[in-house]
Amino acid sequence: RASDVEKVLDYVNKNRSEPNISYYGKAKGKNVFILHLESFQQFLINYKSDGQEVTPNINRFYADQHTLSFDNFFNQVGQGKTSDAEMMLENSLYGLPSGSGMTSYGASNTFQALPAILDQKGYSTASFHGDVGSFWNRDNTYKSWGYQYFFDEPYYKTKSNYSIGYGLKDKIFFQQSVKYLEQLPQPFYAKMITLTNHYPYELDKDNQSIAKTKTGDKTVDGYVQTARYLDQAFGEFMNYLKKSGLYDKSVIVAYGDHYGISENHPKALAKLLGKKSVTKYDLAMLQKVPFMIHSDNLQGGINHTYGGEIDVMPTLMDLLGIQNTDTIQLGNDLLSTNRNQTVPFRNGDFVSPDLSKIGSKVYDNQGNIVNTKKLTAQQKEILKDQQEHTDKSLSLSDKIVTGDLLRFHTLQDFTKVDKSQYKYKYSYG
Ligand code: GP9
Ligand code: MN
Repeated sequence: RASDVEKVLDYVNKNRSEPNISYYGKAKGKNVFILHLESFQQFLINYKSDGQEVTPNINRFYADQHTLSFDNFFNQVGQGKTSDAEMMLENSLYGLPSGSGMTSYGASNTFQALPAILDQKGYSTASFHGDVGSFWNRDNTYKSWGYQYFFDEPYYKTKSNYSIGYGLKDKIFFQQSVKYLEQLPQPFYAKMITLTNHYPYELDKDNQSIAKTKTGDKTVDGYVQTARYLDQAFGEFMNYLKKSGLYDKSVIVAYGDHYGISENHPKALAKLLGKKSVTKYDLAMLQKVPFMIHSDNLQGGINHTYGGEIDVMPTLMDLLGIQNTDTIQLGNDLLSTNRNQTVPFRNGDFVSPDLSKIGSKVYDNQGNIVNTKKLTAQQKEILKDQQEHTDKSLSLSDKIVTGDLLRFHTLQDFTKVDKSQYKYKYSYG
């Protein structure tokens, strides 16, 4: 019902943070790249295995003087994994408590997604991915999100050794994406979803350039090998961007979508991190993924704010100087100075710079279990607010998605996406 939208807006408006004036509009008019680094966790940054840096190119990008990097940025996906990450990044809406929002509602719902918003600001928009377009219902969802082009698997020339696991190997994917990228009128918004660093982390001999780890857990030990391969593919693509001049004309966002090594492998994780064991708190902290924004006119550095995937869209809109005062988004700009730093997880847990709630326990920021009875009245109040914020954000998001509430919401300077206007070359029925 339309009146439900009022309730949502009430909450969203209270939660909206003021953009930071030293960043607002800094990337206005630039091309935008979203580089989706499959299963890439924050602990890989500057991680060494077998005496070597595993991901030297991504490390360099992370530390670049023009890259804004976040070291307390969490993935917030549920069962929808990659699709939940996509949903959050481009809509600032959560995935569902179970299943995938893209699969269940991607075709039918009204969205106010970032590609559509940019399209209406004169951008061309495209998503690139080396798997068949029907995976996670992308072929339908992308139309609802306003993607003009979707370059999926049939666009790429394949030989039997070009693919592994879910699809095209990352190096070949980036190489062959260039010819499509070069036809996109600028400014463009291009999302490139990598694939090779995906469970079960298989890679052909020729592409292996670092030894597997030796935790004894077979499902874990290939992770550094495919992460290294992804890193090389990333490095090659950066070289192309620099050579072509796109590097300076673009804002380049790179992020890890979710964990590679799940919490079902605590022993192996402990070994990888050189610890005796990992606690529930450690496992929550291992949900950190890198989030990096590069633009040649940005003063970079490591930002310690607590945030997550839900916050990406508001951050980007502010950087691009797109008015963002009437949208329905559940995150807030990571660059705002006065933002709520409680990060909800899809299961109702949350982390924050002070207290975190994981499972049935509350932890301080050193990972110690807190006896909540001994908290001060003020701390109890904060904790209660954090839980309320978490529950409310998730339940409102679910109402928006399952009730298709955005069909009742109009935005200034934005025309609803007409899905029938979008046709992709390969269709999956
Ligand atoms: C498939 C790929 C993998 O196309 O994006 O999705 P995931 O299994 O990581 O959710
Ligand atoms: Mn994924």
